[in-house]
Amino acid sequence: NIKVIIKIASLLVINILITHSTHAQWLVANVAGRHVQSLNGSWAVIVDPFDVGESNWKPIWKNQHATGAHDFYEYAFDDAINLQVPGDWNSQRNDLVYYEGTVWYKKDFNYEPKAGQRSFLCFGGANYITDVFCNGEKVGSHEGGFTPFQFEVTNKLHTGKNEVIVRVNNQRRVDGIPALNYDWWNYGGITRDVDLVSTPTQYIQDYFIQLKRNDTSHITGWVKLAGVSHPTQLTIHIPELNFKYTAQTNDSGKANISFTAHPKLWSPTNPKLYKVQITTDTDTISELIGFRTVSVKGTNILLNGKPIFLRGINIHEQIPQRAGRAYSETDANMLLTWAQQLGCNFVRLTHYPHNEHMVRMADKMGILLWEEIPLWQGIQFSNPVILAKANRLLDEMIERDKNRSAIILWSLSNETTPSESRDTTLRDMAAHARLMDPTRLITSAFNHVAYKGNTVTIDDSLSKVLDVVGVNEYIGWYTPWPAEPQNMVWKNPFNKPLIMSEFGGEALYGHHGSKDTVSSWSEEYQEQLYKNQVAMFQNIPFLVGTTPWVLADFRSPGRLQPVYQQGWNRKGLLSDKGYRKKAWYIMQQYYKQKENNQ
Ligand code: GCB
Repeated sequence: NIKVIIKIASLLVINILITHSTHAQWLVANVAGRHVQSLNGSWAVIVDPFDVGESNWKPIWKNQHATGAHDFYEYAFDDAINLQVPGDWNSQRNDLVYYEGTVWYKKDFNYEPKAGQRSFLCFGGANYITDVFCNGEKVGSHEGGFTPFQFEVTNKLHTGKNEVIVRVNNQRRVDGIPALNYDWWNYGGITRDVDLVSTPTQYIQDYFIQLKRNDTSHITGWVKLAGVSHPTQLTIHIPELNFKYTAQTNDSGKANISFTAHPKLWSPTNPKLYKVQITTDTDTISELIGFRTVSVKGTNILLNGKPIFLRGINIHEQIPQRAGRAYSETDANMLLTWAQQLGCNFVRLTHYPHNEHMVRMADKMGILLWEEIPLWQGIQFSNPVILAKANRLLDEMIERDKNRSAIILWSLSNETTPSESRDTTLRDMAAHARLMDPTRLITSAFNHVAYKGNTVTIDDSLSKVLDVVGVNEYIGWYTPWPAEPQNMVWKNPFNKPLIMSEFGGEALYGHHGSKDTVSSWSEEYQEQLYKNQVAMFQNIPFLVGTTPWVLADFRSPGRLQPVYQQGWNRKGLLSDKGYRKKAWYIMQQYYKQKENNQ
């Protein structure tokens, strides 16, 4: 039928547009394990609120300088202001706190290309649309604020001084992911590391090395070589296991791997990582990888074959004391140490993939992770471009983090409203994620539950396609208690493990008031809310984890209460200075009990 043909044709066109060659591709796995020249540091910038720099008849990316007597340019990077990379622009300059628009960045660097070597510009992330130019030529574009992108620049670099110019635009858009409205700060800029990576001509492009879903002694996956046009041999070596495995690629450079091994299993109590080394005739790379399995049995999540309760917390990628994006290893260490102090063995990285330091730090510290893409409420699901964009973001997240044992759950979305187009999109995404990674579990955070008397029933039919259901409920905050907390009954028609992926309420640190009045904004009200939640949790047999909303207060432009909020969402267990509110101790106590009973 004609409608179907039109739909397929439009999807094809969208796919062609999205995979067009100037769009980023995953070219270099494990950037941290490569020979890199960091381009972090001070970049010269031009703030361009009306976005004239590209449409100009003298575009900024050409970075031209006046020569003749009648020549002039209405821009210049020389003597311009500077911003630090990585870093959002909002927290670096007062005049950019609320800025939503374009900023042009420029960095000069010295380089010496060598014969037999390829070079790649690797961005950890920039929010939201990025165009990259190298020595006066466009190398590509990327859409999405929280996933990595890379471009090959082998033929664009020369000996001596080189220049990269980057246009970043963080305007919110109707067809964006996330879309126009969301409950966090729209931090703009090159928010993550920038590296120039060099590799041999034939190099190890990517690999996926993990235990099989249900088998603690079977490692499977694949290795992909680039620049290879005939079968090529490679070796995987795990020195500590005294183990070597040899495989041969197909003509396009891919080799599937599958072997028996008996690694000590990675877990929160013993986050054992092994050095895994891959070698070919021309290239070698190594990385620390942990081995564990994760699966679902009935309403349990099994880690290494044993049921586990996920003592979790939601974390935004923000350092509250700095009111800015987290970006470094030090930042990751601080946020995850807070989580451990609360008693957590699990973190939900809300609402987007965080920087890679966070994920690698969790791997080292033994903290399990839920990682999600920013498909947050108000997404324009009826627009076919959304599915293609969402699947690309899934690809970028999974490509980067598929070898991190810490990650057990890929999450597709947060609080989306059921509709035919939403359902089709999420269903397709679930299938796509499973194809990309058959070893992990798929989840989503829903807020569709049905209340009847003292009974709450999980109500989103999309739960069927998930391995684990996340429910965000704000009983005691947005929803009044329908019954006494200890008398609440939860029904689970889908018979899946349940994570209470959000619950909580606001309190201004140091502000005291009635424990019974929501609008008191008091620590006492928040504390009581947590006591009530914990009382309710005792009677949910299929509850396998909780992630309170949220670790720390975070900035959000929609939080307009002039005394208590002042542009901050105050649902943190920690204040905007990192101080513990009363509710912190309720959760900490609950987690102690859970840990003792495990
Ligand atoms: C939610 C959202 C989260 C918000 C939170 C709130 O349900 O998932 O992003 O920040 O509620 O505080 O309202």
